[in-house]
Amino acid sequence: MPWNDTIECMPLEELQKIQLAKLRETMVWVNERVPFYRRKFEQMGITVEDIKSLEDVARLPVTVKNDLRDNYPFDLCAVPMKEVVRVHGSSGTTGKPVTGPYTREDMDQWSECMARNLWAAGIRPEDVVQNAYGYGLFTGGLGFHQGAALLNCTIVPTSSGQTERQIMIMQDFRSNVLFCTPSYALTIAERAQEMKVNFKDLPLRVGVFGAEPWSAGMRQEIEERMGIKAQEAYGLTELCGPGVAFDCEVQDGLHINEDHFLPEVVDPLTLEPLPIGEKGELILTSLQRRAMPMIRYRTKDITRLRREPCACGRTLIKMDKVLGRTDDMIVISGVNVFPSQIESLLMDIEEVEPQYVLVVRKKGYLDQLTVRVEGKKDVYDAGPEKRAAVEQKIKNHIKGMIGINVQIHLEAPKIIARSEGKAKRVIDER
Ligand code: DLL
Repeated sequence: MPWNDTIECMPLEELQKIQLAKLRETMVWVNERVPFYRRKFEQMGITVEDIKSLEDVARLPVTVKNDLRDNYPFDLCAVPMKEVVRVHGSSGTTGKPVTGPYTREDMDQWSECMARNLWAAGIRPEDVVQNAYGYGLFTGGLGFHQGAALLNCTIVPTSSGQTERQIMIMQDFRSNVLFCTPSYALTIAERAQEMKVNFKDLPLRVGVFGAEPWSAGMRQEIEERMGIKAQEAYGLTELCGPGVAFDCEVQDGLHINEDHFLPEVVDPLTLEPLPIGEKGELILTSLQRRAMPMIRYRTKDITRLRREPCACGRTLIKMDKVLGRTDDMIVISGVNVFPSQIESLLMDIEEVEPQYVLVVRKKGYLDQLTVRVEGKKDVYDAGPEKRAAVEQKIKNHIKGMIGINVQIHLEAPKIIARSEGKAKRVIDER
């Protein structure tokens, strides 16, 4: 049974009625309160009367990250600051952070979205949850904290980092749930092994991982190393943080909290809406947020929507695991490649560790990709001939599967920097 079965299992027609009403409400809300949106609607000559069906959302202007930067910190805020009870932010790679203000109502709704996510992962009030997402401006720490608080779990707010202490606390407090990024989960698993701590002796049962792309192979790797179920959370600061979408026990796509977020998938170049089932850029419109609603926010995340019955009983639309961000796409000899695709091919190779980094360089007019991946200790120690053979094997596998030529550097174990949060997978030297 889901956390909120009225919403999560609602017949489509009913859900879409709610979505349309809330879309129109949001449009009126921002039109009255946010000059940025009012100007855009005026320029396009569009009013709420034009929004007669959900498809009409495509007539509204899109919002991009630069709009948030230009209006930093609070010019997109639709309420006076005295009604704002919390502000989060995401650092991004350059410049000022993107801000996410919340009213009291926004906070309650965020907690509700997170509670659905955690409940779907099988987490219950009696669980001891260790929250190793970073606490602070980042939405991961406090977002998960609030969801677990609504479920009445025992929360251990370790935040990220201090890996040995994480493992000690896991042992001493008998944590049976872990929250962190997938790359940090691997770091913890590896450190535990070095400390000769066996996960079989720990009560850890499930992890809820997200905040960065990770392949299905990586999920399996984590599940095996930790002996747990690895569930997923998806979200972004601009829309609330985690709590936008989550997977259920079926682990086949992420259910979007559709009463809060209206999803579309578009062609990232032309912004043409794509039919359900086609891969493209995810666009999200918030339907209930008050402090900083987002109209058609371009996430830059590449995925596919699927409207199909799920064995869990939820009717909420599903999105595929995110393939990657348009920012991180690499073009090698005309082929578009995402780091997670390379990751999933590396996971097929038994001689390597799940630790890698991609280096992109320019050679003449062409992009060149070098994959630095750690060999397993015995493989690496077996000498240069063995290493060359494994490098060739990986090269052939990647060539065979996606048709591109890459250089492989098999590295010594523990050479690549370990992650405590979002892993940096691409070094762009172009
Ligand atoms: O990463 C929110 C979050 C925290 C989600 C904890 C899940 C767990 P930002 O820092 O604003 O917010 O980064 C948002 O991270 O646009 C995606 O590119 C990426 N991302 C988030 N979750 C996933 C996921 C948080 N499950 C950006 N799979 C998003 C792939 C993800 N990418």
